[in-house]
Amino acid sequence: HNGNSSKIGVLGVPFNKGQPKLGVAKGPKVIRDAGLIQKLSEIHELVDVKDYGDVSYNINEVKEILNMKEYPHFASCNLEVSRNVEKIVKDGRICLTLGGDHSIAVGTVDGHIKAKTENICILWIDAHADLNTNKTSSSGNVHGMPMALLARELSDYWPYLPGMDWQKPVISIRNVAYIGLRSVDSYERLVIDRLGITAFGMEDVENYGINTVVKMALDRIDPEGRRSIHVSYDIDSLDSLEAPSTGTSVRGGLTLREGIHIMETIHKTGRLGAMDLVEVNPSIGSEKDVNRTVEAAVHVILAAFGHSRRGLLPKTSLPLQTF
Ligand code: 4U7
Ligand code: MN
Ligand code: MN
Ligand code: MN
Repeated sequence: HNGNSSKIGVLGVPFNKGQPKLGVAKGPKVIRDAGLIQKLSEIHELVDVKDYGDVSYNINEVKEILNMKEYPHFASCNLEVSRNVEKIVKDGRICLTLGGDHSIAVGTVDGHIKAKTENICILWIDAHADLNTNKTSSSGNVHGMPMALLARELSDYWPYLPGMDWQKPVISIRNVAYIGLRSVDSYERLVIDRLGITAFGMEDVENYGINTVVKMALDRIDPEGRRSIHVSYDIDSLDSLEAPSTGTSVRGGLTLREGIHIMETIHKTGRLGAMDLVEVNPSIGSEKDVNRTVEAAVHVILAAFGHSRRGLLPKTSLPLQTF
């Protein structure tokens, strides 16, 4: 472990304008209401959690961008997200951001990069590649675009984006890996192939097993084991049966066990710098569906911060003959 691995900063981003389903703004609330902060603090005695509350923003009246719905909200919110994440990471904490839809990852990655002066890599756990530009997107929903905004190799494919000058696409796509893909649009597929992006779809999880897939992914994006790891975890990476309450669920996905294993492996590197948990939408499905989805999110988060499925040893020793 590094010295920071037990200091956590939690940030809520109740943002829903990257896609049309309003309930995703309640993600941070339902995840906190499930006792997240308490559960994090109970992982082991060295964990130190600070809740930074929710991000709020004033809308900057920038001009609309073709086929990027609610662009001014997206640009304004992400500036605040970036500032907050940068501050939390500079405070020496691993920043856990609760979404909100996945468009907020533009701000979380940007803030992480600014705090760590660029030396980061990204693990994008998702059913989708989120690699559309405003020219290739069939929906115009910005939550399908964040990875294309972040990658340096795609910066020439965007028009000038007013109000986004603070965001520098400095991350190389060579330092990005996907796990969980199973719904990739044709232009996204083209970009993945042309740029040789490290992408493990569900068929790779099937062929190699999740343990090997995570190891291969880390080996590609951080071969020397020196980078700060950013995990952007879209809850729709999990199978629809595991996480039904999300806006764009796709069947045939990761089991919760696989989802937990990914984060246990990341925890063991000691290099997790920031994590996003996005796309939980408590307005979708029954109460049971919502509880199931939120529980899955909490399990994945706890694994990221060192919860052990083997259990913890007691703090004080009892004489063995007691048993
Ligand atoms: B999510 C989609 F067309 N690709 O661009 C799009 F299938 O953050 C879906 O991963 C995007 O949930 C899903 O609208 C974005 C669509
Ligand atoms: Mn997705
Ligand atoms: Mn996503
Ligand atoms: Mn989604």
